[in-house]
Order: sequence, then structure tokens, then C-alpha cells
Amino acid sequence: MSQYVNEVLESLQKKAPWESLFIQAATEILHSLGPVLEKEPKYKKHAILERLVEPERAIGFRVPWVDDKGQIRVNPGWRVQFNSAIGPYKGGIRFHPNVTLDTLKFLGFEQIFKNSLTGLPMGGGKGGSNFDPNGKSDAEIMRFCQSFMMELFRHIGPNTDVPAGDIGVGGREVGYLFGMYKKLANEFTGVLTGKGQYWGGSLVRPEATGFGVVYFAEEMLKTKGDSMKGKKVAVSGFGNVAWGAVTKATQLGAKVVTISGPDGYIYDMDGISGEKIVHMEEMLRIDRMAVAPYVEKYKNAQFHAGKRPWEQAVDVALPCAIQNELNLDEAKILLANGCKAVVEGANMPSTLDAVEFFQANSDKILYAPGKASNAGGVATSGLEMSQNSMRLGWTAEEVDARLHQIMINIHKSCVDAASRFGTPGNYVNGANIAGFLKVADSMIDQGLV
Ligand code: 2IT
Repeated sequence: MSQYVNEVLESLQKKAPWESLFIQAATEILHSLGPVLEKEPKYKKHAILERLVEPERAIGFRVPWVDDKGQIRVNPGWRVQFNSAIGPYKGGIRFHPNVTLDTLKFLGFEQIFKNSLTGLPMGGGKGGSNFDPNGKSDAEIMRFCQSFMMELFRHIGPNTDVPAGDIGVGGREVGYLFGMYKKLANEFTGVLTGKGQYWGGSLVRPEATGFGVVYFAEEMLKTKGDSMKGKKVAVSGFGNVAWGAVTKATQLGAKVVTISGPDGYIYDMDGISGEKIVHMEEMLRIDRMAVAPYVEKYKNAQFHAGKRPWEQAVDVALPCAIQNELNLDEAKILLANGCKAVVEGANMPSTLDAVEFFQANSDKILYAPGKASNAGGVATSGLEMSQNSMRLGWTAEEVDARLHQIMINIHKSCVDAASRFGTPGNYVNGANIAGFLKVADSMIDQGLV
């Protein structure tokens, strides 16, 4: 591995050793780039890695709000504007109790490469807060979102930075954020994506991340002459991404047998389909932290408290919950149980040693990193931006067809880049290299800014 890569990673460790998630994401990405850096000395000459790992801007702010008891509460809020070499900053906002600046730096860094892979003109950014939406009333959520936007609005814009949803931020939150932006800026623009259908949102954006994951899985399986049809699938999470993935996997003839929450996972031998998928949305509204109530409604299903679904023997695993939810031991169990493909819907759900294990066994198990396989969400956000700019809306069929084609293109970019740089079948290297090249060359073109 290149000495240049080691030096940059060591500098991160020295600068902020507590940023373990960011260092994890940077390590995974930079480790892929060795062959590129050796072949093309211009990247080192232009200090591209040193510049890439430093956000262009990271804004931190106070978010004061009043709860339903009249008590004043305060959370930190952030927006990390990581890289704008190929377009305005673009990426979601996460409200989750474990969010720190480190979390948002890891997510923003991943987003640079992911957005580049989509082929659309979007830079990388991410924002959020450690605000915990679970158990909050609608009015509390609204006041929090409004306060968050009261600061954020001066840093974003349709040609500057276009946030969207992520964990804890869905259609409702985007609505409250958009409303306050519109009031403050006195402008109706496409400043956020994931908007409602009647006020500039794109059809299929809610489904897009999960649909994209399954389209990507289908492309991967196709390289082995296989398909999703008839596959037994483990999904983790039960939020937006999991919901879309379960829906599309089922449509393609697979049988999804698990979903999960922070409290454990559900195994449903009958398959999670039809009204059970609709019920996932309802469950999320009632308690974001508990998947257990599923078994009260569907009596054949089992709840495994405190466990993760990777212990089940399945053909395909789709981690769609959160970072570091699949470790090395679980990766080994999946492979030993005959799993053919692990396709990530979440951002960085596999630990670094699990990723290395998958890479080392790429002849036995297909593995796609989230930045490639979950890019359908942000890609469809890019399509929402295009529709907003044109002041036109496409039909669901048109958006879905574009999303599908984008996932096919991303898959091809990964496969081609992996082969071109000597590691065929390694989607990690393929995604990182393909994402990197466009951004790095654009940075060189634009000079030292
Ligand atoms: O992780 C992600 O790609 C997202 N949360 C979606 C970002 C977006 O701008 O749609």
C-alpha cells in the first residue's frame, strides 16, 4: 500500500484520534486508492488526499427549542460541507442520539464518493444533530426543525448546498425544514430534496434508496448468472431504506425473512410481504427503537431480543440499519451459511475488518459497499433537483427507469474500475476508485481553493 496513503491516515489519527468513524471511512477509501496514486503521481503532487480529507467547511451551531412542558432544551447542530468539486454540497440530515461531528464527517466523506458515482453533478455534505426524535410529539419535532433551519438557512441554497433526509429525518421533517427555509429566504426553491409530492418532491424518492439497493444486488447476481428471484433475504433495519428494499426484493420474487431494530430482530418464515410491509411504516411511527411489536400482529414470526439477523442462513444480506451493524464474526457466519451477496443499504454498516474479509473472499461472496449500492437515494434526489430546476415533474415510471439505469451504470463503473486497477470483482476498490477519479481531477482543474 502506498506510503502517501499511510502518511495521510496517520495525520488524521494525530489530528483527531477521537474521530473513529471518520478515520474508519477514510481508511477504507484511501486503502483502495494505492494503485491509482502509484500510476498517477499528479494526485500526490497536488496534495489531493490532504485536501480531500479536510472538509471545505464545517458549521456547528446551537439549536434551542421548547418542549411540550414549556422547558427549554438545547442540542448541537452541524452541517459538514465536505467537497464541492463536482457540484453543490448534497447529502442528508440525520437526527439520532449518537450523532456527533465525527458521525457527520464520516457520512459527509462517504457522500463525496457516492455522489460522484451517481454521475450527477453533486458534491458531498451531511448535517444533523443528536436530537432524538423518538417519543417526541409532532409539535416538538416541528419546533426543533424550525430552530435548526433558523441557523442552517444562511448556509444552504439550491446552488450551494441541498440537504435531504437521513435517519430520523423523513417527509415530515423535510416539510418543517422547508417551510422555515421558505419563510426566511422568501423563496420557493429546490433547497431540500425528499419534499412532498405537491410542493416539488419527486415521485419514487421515498422508495429510491431501497429500490436502488435491490437493483444493484440484481446486477451483482447477474454477473454470476443468477438473480434475486427465489432468494431468501435478510434485511436489517425497519426504516425508510429497509422498507424500500423489502418492497423491491419481494417484487422481484425474493422472500425477505428478517427486519431488525435496536432491540433485536424479527424472523418471519412466511416472508415479509404485502400488508406487513405497509405495517413497517406504522411501527416506525409508534416506536422508532422497537421492532418487537411485529410479533404481536404476526404470530408466526419470532423475535430475537438483542440479536442481529446475520446469524440466519440466507442467500442475500441487505444491511439497511446503521453504521457498524455487521462485524467480522457475522461476516464469517454469513459466508459459512452460504450467503452469496451482501449489499449495503446503510452507510458503512460493515466494520473495517468485515469489509476486509469480504474483499479477501470476493471469489466466494459478492460484497457491495453502501456508497455504491445505496446511491439510488441521493441519485433520485439529484433527479428531484433537475425537476425543480425545470419546474416540471416526471412520472413515477420515468423516475424509476432513470433510477434503475443509474444503478446499472454505477454497477458497471465499479466493475470496470476494479478490473482496470487490478482487482476484478472487488466492488470496494471499484467504487472508491471510480468515485475518486472524477472528484480528484475536478479539484486539479479548479486550482487550489
Ligand atoms: O445517505 C444518503 O445518501 C442520504 N441520506 C440521502 C441524501 C440525499 O441527498 O438524498
